[in-house]
Amino acid sequence: MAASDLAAAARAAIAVLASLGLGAGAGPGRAADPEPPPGPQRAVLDADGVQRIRIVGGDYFFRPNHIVVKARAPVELTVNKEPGIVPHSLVIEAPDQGVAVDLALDAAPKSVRFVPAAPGRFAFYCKERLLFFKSHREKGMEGVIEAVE
Ligand SMILES: [Cu+2]
Repeated sequence: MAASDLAAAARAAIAVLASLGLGAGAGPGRAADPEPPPGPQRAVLDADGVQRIRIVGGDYFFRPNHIVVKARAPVELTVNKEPGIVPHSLVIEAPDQGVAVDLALDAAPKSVRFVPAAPGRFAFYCKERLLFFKSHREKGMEGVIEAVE
């Protein structure tokens, strides 16, 4: 029993050393992004006439970050946050579109609904900022909603 625990501990230590060695030796590209950017994503029009799409926010991105919807029809965004201690939010300020959203994100999904008043593009972003650091928006937490005919 004790001997096998020791062997397991030794294997774990070797694995850690090996990964450290690889980390030091490998250049950029080692931690390649597993998901390539998906490009514009169209909200799905459900039978109840609501266009639905899911968004995930994390450090420091929204996925997807380009959403295409139909103007003058209800849109429901369901948003959650990846696990982590950094707070995130989802904000939309588009008075011309009649859209105002200010939502603190959580691991559990939250939904907001709005109706874009006309075709056009408007931004969504995270309003968080730690002290004097760059805002999350400046770090990449923003996206665009494109309302089309
Ligand atoms: Cu954020």
